[in-house]
Amino acid sequence: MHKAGYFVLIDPEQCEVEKCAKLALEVERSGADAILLGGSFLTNDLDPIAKGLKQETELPIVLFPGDSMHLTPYADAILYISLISGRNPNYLIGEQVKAAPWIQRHALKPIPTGYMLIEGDSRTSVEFMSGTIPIPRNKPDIAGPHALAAEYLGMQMVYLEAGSGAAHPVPDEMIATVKNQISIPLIVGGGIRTPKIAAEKVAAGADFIVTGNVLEENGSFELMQDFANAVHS
Ligand code: 1GP
Repeated sequence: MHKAGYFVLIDPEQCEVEKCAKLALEVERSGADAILLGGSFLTNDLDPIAKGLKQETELPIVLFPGDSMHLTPYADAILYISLISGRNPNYLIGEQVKAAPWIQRHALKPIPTGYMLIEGDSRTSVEFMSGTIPIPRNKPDIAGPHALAAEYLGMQMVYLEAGSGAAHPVPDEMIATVKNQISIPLIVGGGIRTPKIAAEKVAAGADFIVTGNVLEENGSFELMQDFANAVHS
């Protein structure tokens, strides 16, 4: 039985249609459980990329949007994110309102997710784009009640995010504290660069691990497979 799930993040800015489609095949063969598609700042058209992914893989394609413009009908579901660690009303509820009618029209499955940005060593794209202050990495006592509030508000998942390419991933202590306070699944991502670190995050309490950058930087099929095995075993 899998101990946790493994999601591979594909950033549409980082790959063209054919390259993304080829990557999707490898993601599926590696044993990963789903593909997250998205990023903080997109200029590419999502439709052809998502369509290409769908043609190559049976894996669920889950949108991971930076804002209400990052939508495509060629996906199975969308992380319907509210940036609950921040106090910017636009990312708490504004973008969600703008996207809601489109999501309904295209029958995309929304997965209500409490998204929490956790401080790393450097400023990340999501911090800059959202204009929000991350939760200090040494303050699990602040992170816990945020996650619990997400659960009480009816959200189905909590995502602890150090930011794409973060120098340091979310600390184990913070993952453990949050996991102890909630009963909904916990996703952890940002700055996870080795299968060993991924396994440590699972041991701390992560139900799903996300990697993106590391596969773009020195991606190989073997590395992806090692991540899937480390997260699953
Ligand atoms: C970013 O959590 C994801 O939103 C993945 O981060 O690119 O650092 O793996 P990385």
